[in-house]
Amino acid sequence: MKTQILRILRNSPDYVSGQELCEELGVSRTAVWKSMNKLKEEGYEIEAVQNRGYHLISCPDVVTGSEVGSRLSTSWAGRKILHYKETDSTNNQAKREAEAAEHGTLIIADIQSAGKGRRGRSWSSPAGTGIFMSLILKPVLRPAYASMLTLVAALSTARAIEETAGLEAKIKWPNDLVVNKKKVTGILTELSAEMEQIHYIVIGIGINVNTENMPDDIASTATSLRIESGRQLSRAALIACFLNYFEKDYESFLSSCDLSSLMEEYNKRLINRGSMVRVLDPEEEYEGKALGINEKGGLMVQRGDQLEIITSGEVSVRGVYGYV
Ligand code: BT5
Repeated sequence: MKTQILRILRNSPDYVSGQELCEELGVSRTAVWKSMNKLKEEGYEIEAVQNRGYHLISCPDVVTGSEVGSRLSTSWAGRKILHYKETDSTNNQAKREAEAAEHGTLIIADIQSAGKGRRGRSWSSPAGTGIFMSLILKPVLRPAYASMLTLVAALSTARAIEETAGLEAKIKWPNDLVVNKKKVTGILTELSAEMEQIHYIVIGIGINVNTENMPDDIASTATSLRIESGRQLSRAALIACFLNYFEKDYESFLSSCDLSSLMEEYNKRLINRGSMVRVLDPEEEYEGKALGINEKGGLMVQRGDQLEIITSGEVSVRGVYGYV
């Protein structure tokens, strides 16, 4: 009910009377009053004026199910949100929940005690200022296509950052988002599948939002939206905006089972597009010009007369001068 009350208050420029709330939600005045009190306890500033009703003045920067859910316009993405005060990793938590979870369930945590990057690396997870979330998907899709969903999520996150923070978000193929040449977002996609059938996919996304100082060990390559924009942002608004975009982008992807309809938007944001990059292939290292992704999500690199398509997650791509 808190989600519905917040949605109604947020969408009304004027006061909403207790009577209107009761009628719309089909509950008693006492029930409305109790929910209002709970919201106030959680840090919401709600003005109550006699004969006029309720008015939402301000919201705390929390990432609870009600705060995110009341901003959604999706039909399935994030319609079920499981919010944890603390977990080891939202990806691990999502995997524990996945069997019983509905497609589109989102796991969010305030604190991650063991945030994971790819290949055993760790993800720095400062409490209260970052977004740590994992989306559980259950598509009818060949397992080989699952890696393209990382690219879909990267595009939707870039769009959400642009809209909510007003910053230009670039994509470093395949899974990093970069603002002013520093990393603000990492994505870790995990899969449970049989040969021909996906059980579930977990897309884990970490975004540095309101962090004021990045830890020393990553400060030269990492930044936050707050550092780059100079303003405090609502993490819940960013999560909801991501989900609103992701649902549409995911459906475009599924309609062709490839990235043909999203490629142009992805390539517009691709960092180093048209520039020289260094490809760190475990078999050999080489330089070439990054041309963009193809419809299967591979990165096309012009190496002399030869066109290389990089698909393997084992390969890293760097700018010739460093991280980007
Ligand atoms: C990634 O790995 O970029 C994927 C990160 C995914 C994190 C999310 S948070 C929610 C969900 N739950 C999890 O446990 N994970 C996901 P990779 O490309 O391997 O990058 C990791 C590297 O990025 C590290 O080795 C550091 O150099 C750097 N790094 C670590 N924390 C960072 C941060 N907060 N911001 C920017 N860079 C960071």
